[in-house]
Amino acid sequence: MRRQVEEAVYRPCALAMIALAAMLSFVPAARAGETLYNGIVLPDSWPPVDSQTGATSAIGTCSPLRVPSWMQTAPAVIPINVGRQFFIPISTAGNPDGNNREFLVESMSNVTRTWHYGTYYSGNPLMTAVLPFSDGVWWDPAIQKYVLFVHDGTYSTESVGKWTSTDALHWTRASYVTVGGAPLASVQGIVDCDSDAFWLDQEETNPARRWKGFLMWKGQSMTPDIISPDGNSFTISLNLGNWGQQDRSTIFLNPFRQKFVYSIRGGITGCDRMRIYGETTRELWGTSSQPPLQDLLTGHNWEGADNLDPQWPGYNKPCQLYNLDCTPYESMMIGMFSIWAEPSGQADARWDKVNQVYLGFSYDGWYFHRPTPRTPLCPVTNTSGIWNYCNVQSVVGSPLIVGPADSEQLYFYASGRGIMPYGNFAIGMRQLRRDGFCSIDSGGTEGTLTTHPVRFSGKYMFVNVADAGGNLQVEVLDANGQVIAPFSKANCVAIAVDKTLYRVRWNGVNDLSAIAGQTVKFKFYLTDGQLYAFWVTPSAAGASYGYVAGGGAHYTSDMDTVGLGTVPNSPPTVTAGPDAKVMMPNTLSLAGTVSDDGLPTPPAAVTTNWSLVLGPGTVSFGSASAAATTATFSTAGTYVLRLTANDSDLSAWSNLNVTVKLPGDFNGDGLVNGADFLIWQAHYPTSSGATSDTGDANGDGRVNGADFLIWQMNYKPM
Ligand SMILES: [Ca+2]
Ligand SMILES: [Ca+2]
Ligand SMILES: [Ca+2]
Repeated sequence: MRRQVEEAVYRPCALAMIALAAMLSFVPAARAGETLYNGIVLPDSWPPVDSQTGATSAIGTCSPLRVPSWMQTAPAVIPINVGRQFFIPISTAGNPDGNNREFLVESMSNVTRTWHYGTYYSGNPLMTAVLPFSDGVWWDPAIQKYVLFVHDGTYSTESVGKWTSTDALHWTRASYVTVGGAPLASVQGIVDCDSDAFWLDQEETNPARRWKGFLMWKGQSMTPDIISPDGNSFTISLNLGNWGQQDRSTIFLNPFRQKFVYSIRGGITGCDRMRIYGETTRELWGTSSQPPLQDLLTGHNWEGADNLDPQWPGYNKPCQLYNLDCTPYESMMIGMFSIWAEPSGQADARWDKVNQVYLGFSYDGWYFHRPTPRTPLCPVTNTSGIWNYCNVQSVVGSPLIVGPADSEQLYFYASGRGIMPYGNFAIGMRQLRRDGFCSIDSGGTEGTLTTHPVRFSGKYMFVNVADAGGNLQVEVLDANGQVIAPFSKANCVAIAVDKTLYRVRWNGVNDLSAIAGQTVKFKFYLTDGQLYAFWVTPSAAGASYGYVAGGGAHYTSDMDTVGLGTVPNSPPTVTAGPDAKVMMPNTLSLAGTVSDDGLPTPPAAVTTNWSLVLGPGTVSFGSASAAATTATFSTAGTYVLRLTANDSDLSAWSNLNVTVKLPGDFNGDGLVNGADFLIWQAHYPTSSGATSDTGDANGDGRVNGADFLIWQMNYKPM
């Protein structure tokens, strides 16, 4: 009954004693104030020691972790060059250091923040008789398939199977993982295997170390870090030894800081299960140069359950943290907290291990915001025989990102243990909109959200928004809150779509490059919609250059360097020219301009057309299809002309106001009288540069007798 190592076994935790001793003596070497990609400055001593965050918070009756000093406030100016940006706050409601400290949000009006938890896939369970015990789920660009590692087999023949899929739903066993050439099943003949973690490290430069793994061999003389070029054949790269390890421990990569982190089960007095944190550099991980794991972990008690985690109804038993898998997603680290609410003493022993998966969000990789009220992303069911009966836990690498590039879904996988008897396993999946953790919502009354000061180096702005029946416009403000022209709300092309990736545009300007590097704020105006994320990127295709967790078939690395995959067609840029005046029957020269990005291809050609929008008479164009042409008018008055350009897919236009005067009506008041004569007289003679406003009636740029004669012929004082 190997799997029963997962059961709670109350025994003194060696790690806790090590940690306690370390608090009194040794603190690992300091890093000097590392500044993160998002402007957060870490303290000199890192990772934090227990005293900085309060180790006792690991007990499920305590308050949440205090907001650490370096996270008490957002950076004065937040760089937003890495990944999609979310409206996720810093602090937990109910935190002893205050509720709802914001990171990116400076102010909100007439909007609400809603947390979302998705839905279970209707085809769950995806598989039975296999158990992803953290293990891992990934898109591997090298083989163009999704890869899923699972504990695969019965207790006595248990091994790790590597399954593959092309749709992330239907899976086929491709192989069994080997370690040192031997099937894991036979290696396990001498060990007590618990959870595993398999990490696809796509930034690794050594091909032999592309796949990394950590096998939680409980209570044995060795605990292996393993490496593989292909995710099939692993070798032990480092034996972490026996450090008093128990069960249910994993690793993850924090690529923002190029650190691998051991997320290790520990315990302190009164709490059997919490997390201890140990980080090492990507280069050192799993090599003989890596410091002993005890040294990495010592003093770094980390996350635990707290008094906001709901106890199981009817049982007065504080929650504990059973496992914590973390994954990089866009601009944040996501934590998948398996929270153990233990309704002990039930007739069905499976209820001793009630675990549900909750999400947390971290800007520094250490401190997590956990939304309240605590609602599980992956809940259990009370119905026996259903895959997620009583105990679900997270899968390393989750989520995958699946679906069309502008309508993506997140797939969070979860292990289930609910199908009879205990130990018969399953895997299910939870679906959530891309970036869909929380949204800023507005109803029929326009609401606004203004960000803290930010700085970017890109030039194209994108949003993830669901407002197909509403309206979203974005304004750019300077640090003092003044609108930076031309990035005003009025100039922003209204957005009414339901897309996970959609470009924001302003009329009359191609992009935001004019204000790149400046300190600005974004102000969002939203009606009847939900705004999930925004980002500014050098990619016209909308690539975020943030991290994509386990990836997806659309992606080629651990970052989104793809966006839509192709540069989306932009509408032509059109200018009709400045407003003009002309005196009848003269011809007005029109100097419109049109440019385009050459898309779509075909036809890679733009058609243009002049038209009359408003006016008292008719207009005749020299060539209505030429941007630069002439216009003549049938009668005096004010006309609105429009130059429209169409690239066969998108069109854009620009308007021009024309004042058409009667012959001799130099002041344009509709009368040809003495006042006009005085204008002619005042400018007579002029040899060049004259206009209809200064006495030139025939449009030759001069003021002379010919203009007087035109005035005289049309003189009509009443
Ligand atoms: Ca175009
Ligand atoms: Ca007049
Ligand atoms: Ca003239």
